[in-house]
Amino acid sequence: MQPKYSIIKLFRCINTSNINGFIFCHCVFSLGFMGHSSYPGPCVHKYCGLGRHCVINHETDQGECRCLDHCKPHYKPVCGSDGKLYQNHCELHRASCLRGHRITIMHSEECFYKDDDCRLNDYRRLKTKILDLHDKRYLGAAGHGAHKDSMAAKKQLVDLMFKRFDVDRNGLIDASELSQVIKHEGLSKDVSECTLFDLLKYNDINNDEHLTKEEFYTAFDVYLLNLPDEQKVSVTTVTVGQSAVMTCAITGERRPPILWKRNNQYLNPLNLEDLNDFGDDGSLYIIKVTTTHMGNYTCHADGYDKLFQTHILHVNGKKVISTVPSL
Ligand SMILES: [Ca+2]
Ligand SMILES: [Ca+2]
Repeated sequence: MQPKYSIIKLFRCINTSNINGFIFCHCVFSLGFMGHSSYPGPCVHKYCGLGRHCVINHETDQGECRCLDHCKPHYKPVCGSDGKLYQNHCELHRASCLRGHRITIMHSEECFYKDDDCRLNDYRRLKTKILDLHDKRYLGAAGHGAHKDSMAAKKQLVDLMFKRFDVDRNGLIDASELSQVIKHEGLSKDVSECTLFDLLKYNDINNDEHLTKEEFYTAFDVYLLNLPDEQKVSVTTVTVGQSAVMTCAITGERRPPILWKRNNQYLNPLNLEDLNDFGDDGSLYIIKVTTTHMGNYTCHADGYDKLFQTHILHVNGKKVISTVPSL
């Protein structure tokens, strides 16, 4: 047995909890929910700042702040003070960390569209209009409007649009193909300043001037979320004093952040001491369970509350002697 190594491996450093504008890095002690008391690891309550997270240095057993290796590929664009557009807040702060200079978020929409008169709301309206147009024109009366309620129907519609837009069938949409759609649909007459070319400006994530199917999905908010039927309800049983972790079983490419609810109230923004959604793995952590934590919790991906998982937390009152775990 290698005691030191075992301790380190038992910690799980979770990052990117945004509390009052600060990234709050936490480690969760895995043994906590395996029947032992929690142990204050070097990353617990260590503030690393935005775009950074705490990593345990295995040489020194100390927590060190490092730039995030990656961010969740969530599309919620923000404009940086360096004039660049970032996919989300996390990417901006990560870039700031990696480059070693401060990049702040520009909240003005003018910054977003400094070389373009297309405003965010107009861009959203244009995309809704394109969806509706294709819905009416190419889907039968039976499926009409279904994309507003069903992600499967929306995916079907966006798939159909991609097929139409990609005239040469090479699996990519380029500017000339967009211009054909604009011409064919008479979209240049739109009153707003947004055009389909804005898809290439804002959703060509790798800047290769082509839209892949994935980039197209991102533009139209298509998330392929999955929750197996047998996992729609999950039961967790813990003893008072232990820690608990409930992991949301909703998975999918580019899954939006997971939100947790209890008694119809969102838990994520409450900033509770005992109950946290630290990190971006979609788990809910309860540091020291008491009987007040007993009950039902639900989780869903942000914006898609129709697909939710129910977690039932049973708490038994058996007294636990809290000791330092023997290794
Ligand atoms: Ca093409
Ligand atoms: Ca691209």
